[in-house]
Amino acid sequence: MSLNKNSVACPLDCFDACEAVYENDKCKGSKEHPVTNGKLCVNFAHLLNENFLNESYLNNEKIPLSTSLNILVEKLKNTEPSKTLYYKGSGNLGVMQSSPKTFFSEYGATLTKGSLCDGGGGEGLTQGRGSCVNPPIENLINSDVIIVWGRNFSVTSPHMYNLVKDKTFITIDPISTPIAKKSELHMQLNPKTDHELALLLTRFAYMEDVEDEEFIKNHAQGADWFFDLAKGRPVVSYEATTGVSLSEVTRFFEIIKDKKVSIMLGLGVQKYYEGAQIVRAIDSFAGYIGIHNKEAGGLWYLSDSSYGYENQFKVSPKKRVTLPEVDFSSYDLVFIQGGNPAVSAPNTKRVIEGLKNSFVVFFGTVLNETSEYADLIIPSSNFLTKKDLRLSYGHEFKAISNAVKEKNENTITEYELTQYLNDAFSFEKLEDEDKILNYYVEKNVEDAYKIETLEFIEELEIENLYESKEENEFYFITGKRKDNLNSQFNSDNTIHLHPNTGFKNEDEVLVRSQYGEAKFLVTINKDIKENCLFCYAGNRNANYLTTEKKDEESDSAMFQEVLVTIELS
Ligand SMILES: Nc1nc2c(c(=O)[nH]1)N[C@H]1C(S)=C(S)[C@@H](COP(=O)(O)OP(=O)(O)OC[C@H]3O[C@@H](n4cnc5c(=O)[nH]c(N)nc54)[C@H](O)[C@@H]3O)O[C@H]1N2
Ligand SMILES: Nc1nc2c(c(=O)[nH]1)N[C@H]1C(S)=C(S)[C@@H](COP(=O)(O)OP(=O)(O)OC[C@H]3O[C@@H](n4cnc5c(=O)[nH]c(N)nc54)[C@H](O)[C@@H]3O)O[C@H]1N2
Ligand code: SF4
Ligand SMILES: [Mo]
Repeated sequence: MSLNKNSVACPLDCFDACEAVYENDKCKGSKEHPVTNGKLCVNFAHLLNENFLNESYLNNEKIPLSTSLNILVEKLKNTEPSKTLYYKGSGNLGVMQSSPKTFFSEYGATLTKGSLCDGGGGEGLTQGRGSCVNPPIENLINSDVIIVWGRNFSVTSPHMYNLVKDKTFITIDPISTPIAKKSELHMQLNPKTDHELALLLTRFAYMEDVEDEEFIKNHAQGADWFFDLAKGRPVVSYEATTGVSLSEVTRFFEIIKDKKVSIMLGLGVQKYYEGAQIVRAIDSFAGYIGIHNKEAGGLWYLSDSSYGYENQFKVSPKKRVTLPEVDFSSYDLVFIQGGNPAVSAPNTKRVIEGLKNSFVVFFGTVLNETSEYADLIIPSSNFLTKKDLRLSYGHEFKAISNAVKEKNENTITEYELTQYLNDAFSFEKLEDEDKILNYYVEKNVEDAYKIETLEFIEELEIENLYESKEENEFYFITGKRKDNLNSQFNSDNTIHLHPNTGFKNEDEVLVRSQYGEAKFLVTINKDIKENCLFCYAGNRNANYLTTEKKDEESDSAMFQEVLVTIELS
């Protein structure tokens, strides 16, 4: 964290949470921020080149900012508060993004609960250990072997990867990702079989005598039950279901034996109905081999970035609805901030029909597929022109953002909008902006990564996709890509298929699931497992195929709980 007056935090939803220094109209990577280490990435460059919104619009007609704010107030006053929805995306992860939520809560709007992102996995870790906190980055640097499990590590956290790029890697992923190609071992498993792989690995850990008796004795509950689960099936039976051979498992233990081990766990393992259980099974395996509570190694996921901080924007909404299941059409007024549900949320057809059937206010920095359905557009000031601070879900460092450029007077920051609305409704004012930010700057959060008690998962109740999958069906896999950030900067409608599927480059295809259908263009790619259809997150049509139904335990989306068929169109 730099106290330099010219520092700027990258606002993008990314593990690295980098810090830049603004000088002579240019941004350079901060050298003081240990993860940024002087470099920025291609997405930051895209962000600087954005065509930022500088005008308000009512029904596609330009209007002054003051008029758009008046219309918003009028609309709010004439709408039954519970028929107003406040919907926040993750287009900017600065802490100040949460300020408008306080107004909408006080006003009585319906807010959301759950996530489109890491919710299932976070719930699984929390059930097992009471919280979801990463070890310090030093532990990662001090480890020998890094198991990259369902995470596109070198692409989605390029700076964290840079700190450890010379380590030995093992990758567990159905796709041959860049990190899989660099790995000593790549276990190209079938999707949604990670819980079975965790059990198989536990069984082998016992045979190889690498369980951590000390950790199990002092910090574990239910380890015996978990081990019984692992023993419950003949080892060979796992080969067919997971697609991982026993010789690969033997190799896995040769690599990790007597080594300090880290697990970089990603979203991929938990985009399913029982995502929480799957992650808990992986964390139980990690506990069994004793990678927790050491000075080196540990398990990293998307941690609760505000763990240990007191929320400066406390809310107590009258009503919350499940985020992926939001039915926009059942509200009279929808306020969307920092998001693009028309691409990013599940069941696109339903989302778009809903947006068409309500009065939509879009509060964002750039136009996107969602703003096309907005009745009123209010431009948010861009990140260079507003004060903020970023915490990270990948590591423990903060980044401070100063307003390094004069803001466009036709735009408004999240903090200013909140104050304006509070004023219009005679609600209490927010604390002073600097005071709020200073709290985050000054607060030191103690290391909280040591696990008091790990409750091992004792029972797994998972409906396996491989059991319902027909011969002609594919698993539907989405992952992040290097040159975009979710739906920002670049989008396509391409699907990636293995050459053995019989399709050809540029084929136009119709892909169907039980939830919907859409057309795509084929790219042949041998990195994709034969039984999978892969596309990048941000693909314009991907979510026509996904379900809005929530996962089992965390009110979150389950983008991969689906099988699809493909035909030439
Ligand atoms: N460049 C870039 N960086 C980003 C983002 C971006 O859009 N672009 N997005 C940011 C955001 S919002 C997030 S949440 C993070 C997410 O970062 P990651 O956790 O890396 O998320 P994904 O790329 O969605 O998925 C990770 C991997 O899971 C694999 N996978 C899919 N299904 C399975 C499965 O069943 N089992 C296993 N073992 N693996 C599976 C996929 O093939 C993929 O390689 O990245 C952040 N960083
Ligand atoms: N099929 C499938 N779908 C997925 C995923 C997947 O892997 N597969 N990934 C999911 C994940 S992990 C995530 S996190 C979500 C992300 O989904 P969303 O949260 O909807 O994020 P984006 O699509 O990136 O939309 C970002 C928008 O935020 C606005 N914005 C940017 N900066 C600011 C700002 O400072 N202020 C305001 N007010 N607005 C701003 C911009 O207008 C931009 O268009 O998508 C999810 N969707
Ligand atoms: S790596 Fe992530 S946090 Fe760092 S500059 Fe790029 S997008 Fe921003
Ligand atoms: Mo995300």
